[in-house]
Amino acid sequence: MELLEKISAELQKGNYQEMSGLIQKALDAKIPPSRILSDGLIAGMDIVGAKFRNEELFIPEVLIAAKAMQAGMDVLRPQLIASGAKLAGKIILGTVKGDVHDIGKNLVAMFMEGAGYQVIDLGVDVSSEKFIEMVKTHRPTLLGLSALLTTTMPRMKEVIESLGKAGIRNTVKVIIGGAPITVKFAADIGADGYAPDAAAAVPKARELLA
Ligand code: B1M
Repeated sequence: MELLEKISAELQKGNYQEMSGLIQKALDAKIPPSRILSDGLIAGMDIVGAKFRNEELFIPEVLIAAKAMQAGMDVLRPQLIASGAKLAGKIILGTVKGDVHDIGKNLVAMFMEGAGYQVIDLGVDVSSEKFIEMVKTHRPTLLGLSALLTTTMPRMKEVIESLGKAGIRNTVKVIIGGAPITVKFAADIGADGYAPDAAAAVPKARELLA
């Protein structure tokens, strides 16, 4: 549909000024909110993600596309809730204890929200206890851990072990990432998945929840 393609195209360009008007136009045209989300906003954000991974787009362009996504979601969210549309899943995200780097984690949050996930961002310097408490409270489908320091990588293992001790390890899939993290490290500590960059977190999440 032409209007949905336009929403996707304008999102990719980061045209946040026009996004709320376009979404309203689609709603006025009686396009179901879930279709506006999947075939307009998410379709556009998927392309942004793919281009970011291929280094055709860079962080500033991703941030501005995310701003357009937010502008669209501000109009669409109440309609989605009212229509009872199902979210793709719920992810709790945080940078582990002792680590205050959050630029990469924030990008993960944007891509996940762009892919239709509810994101609960716990911020930085998050203790294992806090992660466990929040997993128990919010019952997410995914837990995303970020670490940028070699000295804080072991905290990821602690979080996974704490999930086991709390008896909730099998209720949630754990994805980890951050500059020093490798696929081997993820396997060694018992994470379910590793994403080398923020955009890659989306296909990994879809794979884990399939
Ligand atoms: Co710091 N820092 N820093 N720092 N810092 C690094 C990481 C470092 C490599 C710099 C260096 O020495 N060359 C080094 C770590 C060395 C190591 O451990 N091997 C370092 C250090 C040592 C430190 C301090 C200890 C410095 C000091 O005080 N002596 C200190 C530690 C503070 C702490 O955390 N306790 C410190 C502090 C800081 C600032 C506060 C000044 C600032 C952070 C600001 C902020 O985040 N709000 C900062 C910054 C900016 C950096 C560099 C320059 C940039 C990091 C960044 O944001 N990159 C960094 C050097 C570098 O990388 N060039 C450095 C851009 C971002 C998009 O990439 O976060 O890797 P990144 O995210 C990527 C992927 O990793 C992935 O997606 C993103 C791309 O799409 N990803 C995930 C990340 N999380 C993911 C989670 C996922 C999936 C993918 O699933 C859940």
